Amino acid sequence: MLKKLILIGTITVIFLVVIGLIFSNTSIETNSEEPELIEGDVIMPTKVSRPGCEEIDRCYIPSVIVIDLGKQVTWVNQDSAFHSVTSGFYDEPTELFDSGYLDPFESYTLYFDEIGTYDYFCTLHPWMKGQVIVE
Ligand SMILES: [Cu+2]
Repeated sequence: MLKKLILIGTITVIFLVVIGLIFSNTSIETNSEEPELIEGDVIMPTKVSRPGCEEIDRCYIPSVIVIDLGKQVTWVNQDSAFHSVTSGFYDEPTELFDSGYLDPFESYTLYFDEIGTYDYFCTLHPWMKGQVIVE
């Protein structure tokens, strides 16, 4: 009787291990089928549609980016909410550039052909601020 129980126990453990392996393989396959994130220079991370990211300087990452003249910057919205990349400040937009509302995982690329410091913000979330410095 005890031997039978041990045998049944062993078979159950082997069965569970095999099931576990099958499921872990499946999840690896599922991951590899997911679309790759667009690589951006500046990321809008998750949860920035609520205030707080400005306190830890994580609304746009990085919030200040320095590039060479004639180079481009790509922003990627990795949040589940809409965001924008709009030149100037919330209470004082400069109308130099405006991405409009970026959908989740949408990106926006700009070329900078003039040296200067370009402040930008999100039209939906006034606490989201960033800066592009072109040297
Ligand atoms: Cu925003």
